[in-house]
Amino acid sequence: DPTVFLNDYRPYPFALDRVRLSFTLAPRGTVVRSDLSFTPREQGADLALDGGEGLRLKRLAIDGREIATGDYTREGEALVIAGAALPDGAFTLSAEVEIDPADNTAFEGLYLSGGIFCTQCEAQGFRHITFYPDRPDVMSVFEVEILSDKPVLLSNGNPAETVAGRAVWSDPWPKPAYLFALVAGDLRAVSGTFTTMSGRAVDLNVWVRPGDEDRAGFALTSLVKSMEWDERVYGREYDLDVFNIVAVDDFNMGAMENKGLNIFNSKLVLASPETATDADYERIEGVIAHEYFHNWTGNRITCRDWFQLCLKEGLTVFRDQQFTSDLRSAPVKRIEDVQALRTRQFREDAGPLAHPPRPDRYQEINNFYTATVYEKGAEVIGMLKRLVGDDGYRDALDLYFDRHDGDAATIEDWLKVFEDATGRDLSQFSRWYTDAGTPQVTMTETWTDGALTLSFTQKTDPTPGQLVKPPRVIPIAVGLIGPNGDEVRPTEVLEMTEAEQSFTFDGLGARPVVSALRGFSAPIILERDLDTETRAFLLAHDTDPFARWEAGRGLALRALSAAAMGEEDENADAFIDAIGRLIAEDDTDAAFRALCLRLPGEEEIATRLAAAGQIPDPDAIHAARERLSLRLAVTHEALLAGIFDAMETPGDYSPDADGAGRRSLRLAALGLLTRVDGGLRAQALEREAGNMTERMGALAVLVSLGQADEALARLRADFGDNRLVMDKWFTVQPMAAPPADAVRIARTLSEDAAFDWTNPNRFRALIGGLSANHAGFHAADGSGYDFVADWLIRMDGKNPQIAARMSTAFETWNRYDADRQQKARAALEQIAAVTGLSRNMAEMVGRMLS
Ligand code: HT7
Ligand code: ZN
Repeated sequence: DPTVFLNDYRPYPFALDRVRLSFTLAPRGTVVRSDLSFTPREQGADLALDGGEGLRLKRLAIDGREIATGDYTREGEALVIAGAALPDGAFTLSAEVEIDPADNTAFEGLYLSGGIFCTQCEAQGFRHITFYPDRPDVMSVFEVEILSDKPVLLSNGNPAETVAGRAVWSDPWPKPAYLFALVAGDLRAVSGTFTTMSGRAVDLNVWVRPGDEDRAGFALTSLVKSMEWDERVYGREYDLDVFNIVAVDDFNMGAMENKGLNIFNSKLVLASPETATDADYERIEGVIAHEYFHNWTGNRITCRDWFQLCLKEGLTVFRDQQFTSDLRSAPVKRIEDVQALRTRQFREDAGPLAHPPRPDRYQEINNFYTATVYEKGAEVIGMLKRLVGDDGYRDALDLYFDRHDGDAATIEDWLKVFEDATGRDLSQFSRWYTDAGTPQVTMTETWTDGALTLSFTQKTDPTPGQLVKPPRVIPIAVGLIGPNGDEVRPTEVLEMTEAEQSFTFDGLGARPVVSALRGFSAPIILERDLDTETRAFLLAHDTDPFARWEAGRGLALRALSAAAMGEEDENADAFIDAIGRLIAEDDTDAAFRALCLRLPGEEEIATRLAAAGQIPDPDAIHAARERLSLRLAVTHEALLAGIFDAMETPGDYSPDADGAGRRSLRLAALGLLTRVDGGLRAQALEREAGNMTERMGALAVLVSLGQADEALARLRADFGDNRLVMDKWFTVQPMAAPPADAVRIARTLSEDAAFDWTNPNRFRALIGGLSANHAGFHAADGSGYDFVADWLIRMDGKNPQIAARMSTAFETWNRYDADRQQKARAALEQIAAVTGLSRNMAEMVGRMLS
């Protein structure tokens, strides 16, 4: 059984004092020479190094003396030298291995992307480069020599020597191997400098392929903003002479925070108004910040073991969310983050893949880079901040950086700094890290003699391996609003700690309306028995923007859930009416109005129905959403048309929050108007748009109408040689298609010459596009399941990380009707039966079928 357990953690029995590496690069037969200087911490311990069959061992020596084959063993993924064969004190182990980057299709370790040598070592990629104690608590300083005829040769730290064909890099900050990076290629830099708060100049470079330089400026500006922000808000200064970012086309995830040498998926670096949407720009800015912020939260303070992944990821997501809130609109960012959490993390928490933010077992760690570890990990920190206050949070973070700089730390260390800095006991709070599942909280109100009592209950359903869930600490932010819309009590955070608990507000004149879970103060499902009128009142008057949006969301979700179950519901009329008033508020932020106008997605409706114990019918959900859209369009046609015209982008395009908000509102209006204008506006906008945001928005509408042939051909003619735009071309077709056509369209696209499926972005574009079409993927005949399963099997043979990640399309399979379940199960069983299935995929499918 390949399961690894948190409780089995043992410190490494050697200190690694120094690492020297030398690479002689070649697509096949790259030679890696290593000198690892160890000091034993335990007498007589065996030296165990990670490194599998892919490493061709040429030489192994201790203190310069070659060791014989009999003195070590190679079993599976490890090389072990018996303690008896080691010197008593410090020693240097030298190895020479050969590897083949050109054959590395898993993009883990050293590989080639479009002729550029690059690396991806998190979580356990370094063991594909050489033999090494590949675990995050083994930290060391590195010196790296690169021998290659590629013009640009990069590694971590500061440049020590560079001549043609040879570069030496020296990283003075101890780091684990997962933060190692090397890049060699024909690259061009877009450069700048940043002077840190203590006056040191840092050279900044964004490295891209020749010809892409004019699309790298936004990434560089975002980096400078990130560096300024981390100094201003967290007091964190950068600590090397250079900061390099490299964009590559083949990358398993978004980006990687290697010390001083971040490597990015090119889609998170390259942007121009003609090729990138507003959402792309916002993501680029956020991910550049995220990776930069890891320099302190992840690199200077890293994780003791991979169970602690949310120590760095939850905190760094929290920090990048704060950054985007500060730079753009805080309420809009909060609503976007909650929407993403509900669609991805609540879904994960409710199904067979549920796990706590700090899991206690795994088979393949790459399967745990999840919405729970990242986004719920960030929510947990948001709750901590709410409970200890802004000053308490700042004191705790200062103490964290002081106490743990240079450490490989744990969640216990993290909670302890909050306890020590604020004097609070966090033992009950720690359950947020160890328990899976989304708490369901109900709230009821009683009103007597000027006193309002709010009574809460909490419960969390069982999740795999965790049947009983004790109550958690839940911060519930509440405000009270008077009948005239004035706030009669400002926001107060109620701390729920029991399974059932009440809170009373005294001295109230008239019965107020309760605005609850303001700012989404905890990642819970709040059920309250509110009538339609009160929801409409909150949508009109709540002073908390999140709660205001949530009131509209509640109306829409109720209306849609009822309609999907074949029932009529008064919420629909109330929603249509109230939303009409809200979108007419010219002085309300356009981005906020757009968020209110957009109906909940089909996936979210399905999740809601399943949480309420019902069986979601994907076709009925789709039809219900279409009907409500049509009613909105018919009722508000004139208003929507006025908005569509007024929200035109004036003058030059700029990706700032204001312009993006206007375009978002314009496109939300277009999506509805299309139902009454036969697609005329979308046809015109697709041809005339001066930016990719509107062009893609219009194109998606045309695809949904089945009127997109010409527009798709035009996009391909304009951008056939631009991989990132062609990814959009591949996504929009299966994603926006009428559900009945989605699988057929995806199948045709999979036969297109441009479907280079070994490129992760291209594979994600098509397979992810289909999975995002809820009723299309869940087609009643099972064709969506079969199509995706076939491709997952094929991809698993090349790139297990990507295949396993995309298999989450199936994670909700057991919430649908018996027929669909039977078809999805058959598809999963077909995957499980493949001989030589990767550990990644075997774990995912095993958990989904258990
Ligand atoms: N810390 C990085 C995670 C990552 C990654 C993990 C597994 C496989 C490939 C990967 N590439 C990047 C990215 C981040 O969260 O910042
Ligand atoms: Zn991260």
